[in-house]
Amino acid sequence: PSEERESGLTVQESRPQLRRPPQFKVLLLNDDYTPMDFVVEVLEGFFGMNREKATQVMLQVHTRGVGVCGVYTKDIAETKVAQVNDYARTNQHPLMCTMEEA
Ligand code: TYC
Repeated sequence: PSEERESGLTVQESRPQLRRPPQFKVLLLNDDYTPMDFVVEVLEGFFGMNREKATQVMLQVHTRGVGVCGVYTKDIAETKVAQVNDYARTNQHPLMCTMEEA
């Protein structure tokens, strides 16, 4: 909103910034080699899931091919993807983590 002043100047008033930042889904992909226990450990360690939830998501990925680990802003999602892929490679597993706009 703007307001015309007596001076002839227009004052640009601040507008509350209500737009939510874009959200990104962090996805885990299935493969034939990564142990189920390792995937559960990743979901607990990087995505704050308890054992029951982590097992549920791991089985979803195992049976459907892909599953959502969480939804984050871009920077956080990129960091999670990099951390999970680094951790998987460090442990010599082919586990793949990726992201897409929600
Ligand atoms: N398919 C793997 C197995 O049978 C388990 C697995 C689940 C791997 C989820 C990756 O994102 C994954 N050992």
